[in-house]
Amino acid sequence: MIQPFTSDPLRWVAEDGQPIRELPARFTPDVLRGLHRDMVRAREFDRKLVTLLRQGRTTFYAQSRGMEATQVGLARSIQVGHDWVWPYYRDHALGLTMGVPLLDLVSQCLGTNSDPSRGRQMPHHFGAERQNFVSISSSIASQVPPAAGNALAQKYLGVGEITVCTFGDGATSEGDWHAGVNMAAVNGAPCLFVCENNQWAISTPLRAQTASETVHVKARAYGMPGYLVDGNDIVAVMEVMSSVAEEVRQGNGPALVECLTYRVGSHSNADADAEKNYRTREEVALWTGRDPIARVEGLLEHLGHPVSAEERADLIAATHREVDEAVRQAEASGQPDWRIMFEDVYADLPVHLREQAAFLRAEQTGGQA
Ligand SMILES: Cc1ncc(C[n+]2csc(CCOP(=O)(O)OP(=O)(O)O)c2C)c(N)n1
Ligand SMILES: [Mg+2]
Repeated sequence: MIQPFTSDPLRWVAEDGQPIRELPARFTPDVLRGLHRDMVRAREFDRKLVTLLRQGRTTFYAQSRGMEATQVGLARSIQVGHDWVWPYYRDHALGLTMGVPLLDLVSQCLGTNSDPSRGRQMPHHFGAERQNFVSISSSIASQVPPAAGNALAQKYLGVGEITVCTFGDGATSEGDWHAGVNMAAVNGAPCLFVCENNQWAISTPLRAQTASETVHVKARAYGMPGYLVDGNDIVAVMEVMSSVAEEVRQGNGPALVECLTYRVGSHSNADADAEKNYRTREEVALWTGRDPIARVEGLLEHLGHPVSAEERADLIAATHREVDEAVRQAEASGQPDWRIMFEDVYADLPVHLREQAAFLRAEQTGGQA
């Protein structure tokens, strides 16, 4: 059992990679190397997508650099394809590690024919049917009430699944967040709420977001356990998530886990100057030094299984090749036809959409509708 409502974040591995509690037996060097690989892959995917953005090949991207332990640790703690995930827009490391094909992610960002949603979603707002990864919505906290409803359905059906609902720290002051969390708690719905607390909501710091000392204490008001975990320690994230997910699965009602982490990069491409405008270089440097990947490397070194510079370079190069190949395939699949905008929602198009389709058809054919 994990202790809820601690004042300090639960932690297994110190920043320099030294274990500060007994390392659970399941974290063998091979397992840790696998987690390290997942995190490096997520980070390099991030880096390549930022490059594609700067090249103008996609138009929106929200980095998760620095938050890899939280998202990879969560992905490795749930039953993929069985449980349901209601994510938010910074969750590509979560999706990627859950097995969403990298080609699908790249295609979604590029909006090509190889995109399963065929360009009909804002870039970087993917969904994945096989992984039960619900399409991402930009509206902050709008996923929380439907996630509670999803969990309630799972409870009624008695299928042993849980719902995982992720969000940022900023989402916790939206009305939808409170409505959804309350609904899940009062009905004992099997929902694991995960706050990826990166301490900023664009330029709003946490202390201007809430007067609560932490996010996880809010769970107490709704009658559910709340946990505070070091979100840059993947061992801690997995120990807490897997134990709490099991409690939720056993029918003990929902729980809230707050992962304390940091967004090292800018909020999105609409926020290029995070350091200059609202954060100090010192703060960013402090958290860059608390890197989750370096921590696992430190742990592996401590265990006598260091990751060599060559191995690390190979992992990085492998992801770059993987993304380059996905971009090639995505671009080769071509741009979707404009007509698909009007498909797959209505059996019979309502009149205003028929008018819009006619207007576009006339535009496309130079007035020869
Ligand atoms: C309902 C709503 N209000 C405002 C916005 C504009 N907006 C986009 S991201 C964001 C900050 C969210 O911060 P947080 O929940 O902490 O997530 P983070 O981006 O830090 O991962 C805001 C205010 C929005 N998308 N939706
Ligand atoms: Mg935030």
